[in-house]
This record gives sequence, C-alpha cells and structure tokens, in this order.
Amino acid sequence: MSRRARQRAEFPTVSLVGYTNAGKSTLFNLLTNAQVYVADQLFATLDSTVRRVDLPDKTALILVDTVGFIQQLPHDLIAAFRATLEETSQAELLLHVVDVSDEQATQHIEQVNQVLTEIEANEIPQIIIYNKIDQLEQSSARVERNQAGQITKIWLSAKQGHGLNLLEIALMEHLHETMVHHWIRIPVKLGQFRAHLFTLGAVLHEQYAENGDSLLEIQVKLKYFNQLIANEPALLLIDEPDSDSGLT
Ligand SMILES: Nc1nc2c(ncn2[C@@H]2O[C@H](COP(=O)(O)OP(=O)(O)OP(=O)(O)O)[C@@H](O)[C@H]2O)c(=O)[nH]1
Ligand SMILES: [Mg+2]
Repeated sequence: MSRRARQRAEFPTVSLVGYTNAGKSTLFNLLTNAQVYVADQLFATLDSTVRRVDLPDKTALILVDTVGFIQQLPHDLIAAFRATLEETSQAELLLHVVDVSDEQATQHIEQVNQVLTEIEANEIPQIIIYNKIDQLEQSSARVERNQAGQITKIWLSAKQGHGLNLLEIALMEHLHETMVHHWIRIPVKLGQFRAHLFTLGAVLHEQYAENGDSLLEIQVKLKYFNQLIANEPALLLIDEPDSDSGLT
C-alpha cells in the first residue's frame, strides 16, 4: 500500500469544499501550517492537496483542499475538477467554506450543494464555515449547534486565524463520534485483547491466519480505535482477507 493509501486507511478524511475564492486554501494552510497557493482570483487551486493534521488531543485526520466549485465550470478545468471529486466523495466530513462577506453567499451554498449531489457527496456530514468575518461590520468567532448539540456552523476568519480553536473543537467532537471499520491482525499471544474486543461487541467477523493469528473485522469509535493502536503496538492493520472461510 502506498503511504497515502495507508494513511487513508488509518485516519479519517476531512475535505474542504466550497465556492471558488471562499478561502479554502487559506484555511487549509492555517490548519496544516502548509504554504498552499492562495490568491484573490478564481480557481487559484487546480488540484487537490492532501496533508495530515494532528489535533490538540492527538486525533489525526487527513485534510484535503479541493478545487473551488462553481456553477458553470470552464471546460478545461473539468479534468482537474474530477480528480478532486474522488477525494471529496470518500470524506468522513465536509467543511463547506463560505465567503460570508459575499452578497451571493446563499446562492453559492446552494450551487455547491448541487455539485455535491452530482458527485454523490450530499449525504456526507457537513459543517458550514462562515469565513471572512473580519469583513463584516461586527462579528466575532463563534459556533452554532443543532438540537442534538452538534456543531453545524462556525464563524471565523481564516486570514486572521480567529476561530481556529473553535474549528479544532468541532473536528475533535465530530471525529470522536465517528465509527471506524477495519480488519486487524492479532497475534496469538494477545488472546486476552482479542477476548476484550469480543466483549465490547466490536467484532463483526473473525478468520484465522495459518499461524493461528486472529484476523478480525472490527467496528469501533475512532476515539477508541486510536487508543487501541496506541496501547497495542503488536496489532496490525490489514487489508480485508480474500477467503471467506472464517467463522463468524
Ligand atoms: N478578508 C479575508 N480574506 C480572506 C480570508 N480567508 C481568505 N481570504 C482571501 O480570499 C482570497 C481567496 O482565498 P483562497 O484561500 O485562495 O480561496 P479558495 O477557496 O482556496 O479559492 P479557490 O482555490 O480558487 O477555490 C485570498 O485573497 C485570501 O487572502 C479571511 O478570513 N478574510
Ligand atoms: Mg484554493
């Protein structure tokens, strides 16, 4: 597996989407300390960019900066646009960046959502990022939550770095609720650990390797999965085994 594919398997992917010029790359740079090209022009970003981000609580994620969405995409940009779509449709979470100082903000949100529907990414959870609050007369960084208490909107300024902490909190909260689904290989000597996973109800399917190692398909909360990986260095992430001869 390539390093990128490996990281993909281990960490959840969060994709920055939004209308062109909304400030996606600026926010990407802020979160990753990267130096991705930012410009006050349409389509400053022509290809998607991928970096790992470690949140303050050590939760890791893969952040993807994408090509700006627009209703009538110029013909020569369609290829670049398609390449970035694949990243987007596989994301756990979308950060939908909006230039809140733009009079057309509401229409842009609708247009972006239309494109997301076209690429079958409309069911992925979304947090709306109202960016460029420094351009508003009076506004401070803040979050809005829905009735279930989940953060649905964040007001911030990517350029000034205001509200970055709120975005990090939103990501940590969201990812801690995210379930991960993996195949793992447990050496025979970690039998107790294997039993523990069964007790937790985390095991979907089990097979055995020739040497007696246990191959388990597990589903757990990401937060718990990170702890498992940290506490059991002998535990290996594996690709789904070919044969289906295992026990359930
Ligand atoms: N005032 C203000 N300007 C911002 C803010 N965030 C980004 N910008 C500016 O908005 C312009 C576009 O920023 P980018 O980050 O390149 O926007 P993008 O969404 O990546 O654009 P595309 O790649 O073309 O889709 C740049 O001039 C940024 O400096 C902000 O919080 N406040
Ligand atoms: Mg960009």
